[in-house]
Amino acid sequence: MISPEIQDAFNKQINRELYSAYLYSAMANHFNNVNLKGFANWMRIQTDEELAHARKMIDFVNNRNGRVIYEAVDAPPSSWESPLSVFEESYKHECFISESINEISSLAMQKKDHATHAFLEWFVTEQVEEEANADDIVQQLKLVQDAPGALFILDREMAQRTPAPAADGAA
Ligand code: OFO
Repeated sequence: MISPEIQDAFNKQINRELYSAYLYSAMANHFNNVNLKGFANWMRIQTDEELAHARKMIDFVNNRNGRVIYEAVDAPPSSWESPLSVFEESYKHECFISESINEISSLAMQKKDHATHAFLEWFVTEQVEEEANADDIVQQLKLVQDAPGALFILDREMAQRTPAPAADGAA
């Protein structure tokens, strides 16, 4: 059985994961609107990963006889001033998500909830990759900023992204 505090923390985190999906889907739409289809593909895959993160947490709460309670998901922005500003926001958001997951992990340790602590290890590791991926693209976009040809090449690279085998959180 999950404690009420851990259940509340998961419900808050599930809402944040759903917001992440909503945000990245909005970013994919924005990239489609500005004809950067490769970037749109990257963001669509990211959206699916966030939905998988939410689902993985939902299953965990249900498996421990907890109650998943949904709250309204905030509306994300719908346009950005440049590809760089999109990825700067994405990087900032991932840092926020990492902190949020670390807080639940600390709460689990405090409550001696070993099952939750072990479950969250996957997410703690995943966040290292999520932050690094967003930051790598921020750095590349800074390099190509005033070179449209380079942005075109980067867009083609972004089109190569395919769903990771563990994107459903089953790894
Ligand atoms: Fe982008 O991260 Fe979920 O957890």
